[in-house]
Amino acid sequence: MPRKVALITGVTGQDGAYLAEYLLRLGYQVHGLKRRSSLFNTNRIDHLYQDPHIENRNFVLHYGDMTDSSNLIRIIQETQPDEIYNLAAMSHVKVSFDSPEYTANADGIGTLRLLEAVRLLGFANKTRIYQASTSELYGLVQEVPQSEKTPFYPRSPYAVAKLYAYWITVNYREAYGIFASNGILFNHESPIRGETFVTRKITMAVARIALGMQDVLFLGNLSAKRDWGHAKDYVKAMYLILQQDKADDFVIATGVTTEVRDFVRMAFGEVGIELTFTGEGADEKAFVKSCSHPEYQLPVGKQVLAVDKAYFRPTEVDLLIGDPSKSKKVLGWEPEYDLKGLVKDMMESDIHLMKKDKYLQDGGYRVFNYFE
Ligand code: NAP
Ligand code: G4F
Repeated sequence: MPRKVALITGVTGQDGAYLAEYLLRLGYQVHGLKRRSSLFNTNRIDHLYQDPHIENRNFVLHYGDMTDSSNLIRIIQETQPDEIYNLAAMSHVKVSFDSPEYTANADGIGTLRLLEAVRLLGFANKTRIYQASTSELYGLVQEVPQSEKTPFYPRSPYAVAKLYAYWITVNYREAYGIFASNGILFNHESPIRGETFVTRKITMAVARIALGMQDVLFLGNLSAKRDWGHAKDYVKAMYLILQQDKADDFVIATGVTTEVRDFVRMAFGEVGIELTFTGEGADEKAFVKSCSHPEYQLPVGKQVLAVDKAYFRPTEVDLLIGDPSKSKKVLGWEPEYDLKGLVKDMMESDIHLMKKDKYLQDGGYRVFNYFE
C-alpha cells in the first residue's frame, strides 16, 4: 500500500503538533505549512524534524501563509495530498477584536483559498479536507447543550470569520462534491497549549506561584464556562472525520462544562493548595486557605488571584457545553482524558518546566523543550 499523504496547515500550533505526531505514527507522509518568522516557531514539532538530506523522509515543512493563494496552490500541487487538515488560524478570540481584518483574511478567506486551490488543481475527487471549526460559532448560545443542529450566533470577529469558513466548506462539498468536513471542536487544551489561553495561563501561573516565582495571577471573566477536553483526544477525532464514507460535520466535546474559577481551584488543588474566594466581578480575589503539599508551602491568607478588566471581552461567550452523541455513534470517538486528567497533565508539565526555569534563573544552564 502506498503511504497516505497529509498536508497540515498550522502544523506549528498545538493541534498541528499532536496531529502530525499521530499521523506519522499511522504511517502517513506528513507535510506541514509553517510561517516564516524572525524567531524559530517550531518548538512543538522540533522532535519530529527530519534533515532534508534524508531520502524519502516522512515529515516535510513548507513555508507558506493562509493569506497567499499562490503558495497554497504550489504546495498542494507539489505534495498532492490525500488529506488536508486546515488548522491554521489566528485562533485567539480576544486578539481578534484587535485584528479583525487580518483574522477574517487568514481564518475566513484563507479557508476559501485552500478549497479553491483543491478545486482548480483538479483534486476535487482526490483530496479530502478537514476544516477546524469551533464551538465559538455558538457564541450567544441558542440551545444547551450545543449539537450539530444548534443555530450559530457568533460573538467575535474570530467566530464570524470561522462562520464563513464553516459555510464555505459546506458549500464546496455541495457544489463540487469535494470531501470537505467540519469538526466543530469545543475547547481543547494540553501541556503545549498557547500560553495566553486561559487554561495554560492558569497552569503556568499556579506552577510559578507554588515555586515562589510569581506573586498573583490576573484573569478576566472567572464565571465563563467551557467544555474542556484534551487536544490529544481531539486530533484523533479529526483523523476519524476524514476516514468516513461520506463528508459530514461533527461536534467534538466532552459534554461537561466548568467555570474558569473552578479550573483555577483544580489547578491549585494539584499542588495541594486550597483557595477561598471573596468579592464579585472585577473585585473578586482568591487567597490561600491551606497547603497540604510539603514542597509547596505558601502563607495562609496570601492573595494569589485578582481580576483585571483588561481581559474582559467586548462581547463574551458565557457558556459552552457540547453534545458529542453523533461523533460517539458515527465516528466511534471516545476521549481518554477527563478534566481532572487534563489539569493533572498540564500541571505536572508546567511544574517540570518552571522548575527548570527556576534553575536557569538561579544561574544554571540547560537546554530543554516541551517534550523532554
Ligand atoms: P494555535 O495553537 O493557535 O495554532 C494555530 C496555527 O496556525 C499555528 O501553527 C500558527 O502559526 C498558524 N497560523 C496562524 N495564522 C496563520 C497564517 N496566516 N498562515 C499560516 N499559518 C498560520 O491553535 P490550535 O489550538 O492548535 O487550534 C488549531 C485550529 O483549531 C485553529 O484553526 C483554531 O482556530 C481551531 N480551534 C481550536 C480549538 C481549541 O480549543 N484549541 C477549538 C476549536 C477550534 P504560528 O505558530 O506561526 O503562529
Ligand atoms: O482560553 P480562552 O482564551 O479560549 P476561548 O475564547 O474559549 O477560545 C478558544 O476556544 C475556542 C473553542 O471554543 C477556539 F475556537 C479558539 O480558537 C480558542 O482556542 O478563554 C476561555 C474563557 C473566556 O470566556 C475568557 O473570557 O476564559 C475567559 N478568561 C478569563 N480570564 C480568559 C482570561 N481568557 C484568556 N485568554 N485570558 C484570561 O486572562
